[in-house]
Amino acid sequence: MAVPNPQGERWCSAMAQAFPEVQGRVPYEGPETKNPLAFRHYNADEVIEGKTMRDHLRFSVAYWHTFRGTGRDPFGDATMLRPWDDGSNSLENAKNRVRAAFEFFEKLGVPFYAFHDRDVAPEGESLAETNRNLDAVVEVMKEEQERTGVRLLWGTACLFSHPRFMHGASTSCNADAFAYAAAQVKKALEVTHYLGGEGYVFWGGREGYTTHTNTDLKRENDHLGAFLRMAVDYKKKIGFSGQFYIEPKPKEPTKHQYDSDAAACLAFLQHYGLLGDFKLNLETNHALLAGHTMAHELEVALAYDALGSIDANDGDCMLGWDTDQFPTNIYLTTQIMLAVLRKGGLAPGGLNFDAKVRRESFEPIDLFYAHIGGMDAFARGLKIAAAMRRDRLFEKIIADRYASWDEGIGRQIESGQADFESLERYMLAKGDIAPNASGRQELIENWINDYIR
Ligand code: XUL
Ligand code: CO
Repeated sequence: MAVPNPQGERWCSAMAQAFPEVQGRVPYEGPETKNPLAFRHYNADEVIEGKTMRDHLRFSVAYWHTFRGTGRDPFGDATMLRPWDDGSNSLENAKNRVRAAFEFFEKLGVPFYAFHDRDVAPEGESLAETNRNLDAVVEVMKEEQERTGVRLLWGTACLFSHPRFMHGASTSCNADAFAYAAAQVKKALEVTHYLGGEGYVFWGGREGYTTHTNTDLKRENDHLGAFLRMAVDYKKKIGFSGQFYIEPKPKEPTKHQYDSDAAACLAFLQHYGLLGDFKLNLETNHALLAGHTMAHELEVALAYDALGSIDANDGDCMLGWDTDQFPTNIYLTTQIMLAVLRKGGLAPGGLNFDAKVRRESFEPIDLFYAHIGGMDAFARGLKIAAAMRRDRLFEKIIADRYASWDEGIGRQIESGQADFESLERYMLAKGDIAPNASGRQELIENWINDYIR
């Protein structure tokens, strides 16, 4: 089918290329290149700390932003009329999109992608028809995975767009919405398993509330706990060994999301006996909306061995919503890669670009510029983080700062040999505490800047 293209060409058939401006794979040309379609830092085969960049970074493209994003916002219509997309809800269009997507993944050289069920296939008149639509498109995805070697990082279900989920999905006041969501997740798990997905994400969507005056918070949380338990049971039943993730976000679309931040998710999972079955999928813009930094969320996850995967993006400090921008801030990517290296790698998780090009960047080629920039920013962050670790920068700072816990009274407290009475005896004899040392924050920040080049 021929469809109009904003640049005045015509995208004619499945044989045509969606991205003719890019021939072959985006090359690595090094930091001095001026080629906008080349990597300056992401050199997939370069080895750092004994592992290739490809394996450290495990990049993934988010299908929903890159292949379903239209630039529509509350004030204006779509700006991104893709030449391969006729704008219809037909299965043929959905299949064409998949082919364009895999051409993009392959040319960009990413090993992974991620999707929601409704990103890839249209809703039908009934759940049965919707499932059939999904099966038909999944066959094309499977073929394209086999053709290109690109793998599925994680799958998920969209339990927030359709009006049936206006009150939430598993936390809806309408029990039928819970049942529908369960059926939908069941199918999404089967499809993710079929496609060899390495994980499955539960982001709350509309699992939250706007006003306590009409909401039974405890009952809704119990329902969410029960829903996740059923998902764990079904995962085991079908032999799906992928990792389950919870993705924290404090608000948007609801005013109060139940999975608000890393600490709240961990408390929730512990309360409902699910801690062993889930890890966290942390996203920078969500951390910012929670009033945290990504570094804080990463520290919380690392502290409880719960760092699973990362939705790589950034927010805008001037805007209070989820702008999902491509990450280009080297301080941020360095912090993230420090956490990833400390964890000993992200697998089976990855760095999924849950990021969208700006509404004004409406040309297909902007998708390449955006992902190349994000991949280079993370590759640079990886190299900088590895250099800091080589010099044991933070290790030394932190070891020195906590030295009082390695001996004497500190060691007694940590090893459980102290109580209030023994500590009182100790302090009465000593009179006052040993002098404090400077935190040296400014000096540390200067040292960090020595590495960020
Ligand atoms: C929403 C968000 C989602 C999840 C997957 O803010 O981040 O795209 O990553 O449902
Ligand atoms: Co996300």
